[in-house]
Amino acid sequence: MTDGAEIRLVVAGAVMRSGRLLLAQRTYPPEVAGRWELPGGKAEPGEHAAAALRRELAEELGVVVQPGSRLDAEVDLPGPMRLIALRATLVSGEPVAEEHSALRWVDAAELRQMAARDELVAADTVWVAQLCALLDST
Ligand code: 523
Repeated sequence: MTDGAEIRLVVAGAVMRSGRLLLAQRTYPPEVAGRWELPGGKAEPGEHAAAALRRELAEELGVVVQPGSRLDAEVDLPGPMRLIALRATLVSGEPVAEEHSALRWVDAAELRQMAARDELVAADTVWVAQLCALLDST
């Protein structure tokens, strides 16, 4: 039985390199424009999370990534949508902001500071502690 409201999967990528995490600044919708997120987007119906992340980061950043393990938390969003995050490694290309207003690579201290200043997209704050631990251990 189904109530007809399929939950759409949204996959975000925690791309890390040399102790830094890639963040992307959103341009829309107006309520989150200017805030920073783990880049990603909606999976197509039936598309696996890893495939969706590879596709989204190719479209948004012009890079090829190798998706890895899933971060612990997931977030239910209106829609309804379910947001998850996968670690990802850059395989080729250098990220370019095709759909965001800017990109930046942050270390754990900068990530904590951005969270404290409310500069992140709200949902993405669930991963800050785990991401800081991962960044600090690399
Ligand atoms: N989030 C979010 N955090 C996060 C991402 C990638 C997405 O909170 N790191 C939310 C924002 C939207 C929803 O998930 O409410 C869908 O993400 P979006 O708009 O980036 O997905 P796209 O790129 O597939 O969307 P459109 O192509 O614009 O439809």
